[in-house]
Amino acid sequence: MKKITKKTYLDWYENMLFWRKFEDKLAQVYINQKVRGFLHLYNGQEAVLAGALHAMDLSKDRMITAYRNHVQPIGMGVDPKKVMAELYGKGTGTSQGLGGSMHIFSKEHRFYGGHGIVGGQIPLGAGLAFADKYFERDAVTLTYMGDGATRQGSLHETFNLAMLWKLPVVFCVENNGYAMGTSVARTANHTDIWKLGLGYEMPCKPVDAMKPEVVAKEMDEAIKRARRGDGPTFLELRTYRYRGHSMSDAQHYRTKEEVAKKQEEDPITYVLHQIYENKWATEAEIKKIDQRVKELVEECEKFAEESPYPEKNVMFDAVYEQEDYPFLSDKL
Ligand SMILES: Cc1ncc(C[n+]2csc(CCOP(=O)(O)OP(=O)(O)O)c2C)c(N)n1
Ligand SMILES: [Mg+2]
Repeated sequence: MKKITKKTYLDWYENMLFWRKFEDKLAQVYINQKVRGFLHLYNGQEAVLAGALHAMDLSKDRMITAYRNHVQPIGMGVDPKKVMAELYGKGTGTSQGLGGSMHIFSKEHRFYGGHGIVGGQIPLGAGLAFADKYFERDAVTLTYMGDGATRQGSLHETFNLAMLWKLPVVFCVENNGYAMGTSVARTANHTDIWKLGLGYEMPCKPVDAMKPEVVAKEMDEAIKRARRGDGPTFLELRTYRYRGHSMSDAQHYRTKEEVAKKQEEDPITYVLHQIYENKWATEAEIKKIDQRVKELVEECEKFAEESPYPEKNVMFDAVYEQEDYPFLSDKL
């Protein structure tokens, strides 16, 4: 793995802060009805992404996740202006405004969405890994899912075949404690999600995912295992989300005290603390980073605001029609 240095921590601080502020901006513009539909935010889970990106080879590895998917593509190299424009439904967005919040996608950056069906991306992630193995391409696919998604049957079918075929995939559950308003404890007999891997003899373990360096180390081991042909790993990344499930969540299922307690472990504050403890930056230098982040968020908002909506005919370009399809009314 690349060494974790002073620069790594400074980059982590800047990136994680940007992801947080980018999403805070989304929450704000959502309230002003600039962004519509669902909006699921990632606040609190940033160390999962920061650690994973450090361990990945961004020139070839892939990522796929669920609908909490705005900042991962940015981490993979997608222009954040285009991501914000997509959320605004603008023609300059990653999918010309046709995807929206839950469907950010960039094949060019090996980011494969953005999936709204809970657990739907688990077999798709294994499929990407299958293609890489079949075509003898050196790439590893990180397949993310929520704790709720691990209760889907498709996880078991996928785990079975992924182990049988030793696919180059890392299955990562972001255990943020809740599936909408349902806590992990209410969905299974035990709360150790990582143990689901044991039934398939898949290497598996829990990870403290509030610290990016801990995530990076475990992810590195899993990615190396996949790359040398030894098959999948299942990591339970223990994290927390500070905001509700989506913007329309009144959060009656948890107390303010619980959230406040978890905020004491905040990954961005943690990284900043490491920087100050090691005297890697002065307060003035950190202020400069904060200013850069603020300006970039403003730039994204301005770009999305000023971009045009897609042309109407784009809507028809994205529709599939099979000319000899037998069930079309005019063919019956
Ligand atoms: C197959 C399916 N069932 C139900 C839903 C409704 N639903 C949307 S999100 C969600 C909870 C998923 O929670 P989790 O997997 O823990 O992910 P998180 O939101 O915490 O990131 C549910 C039940 C859905 N989208 N798809
Ligand atoms: Mg969850």
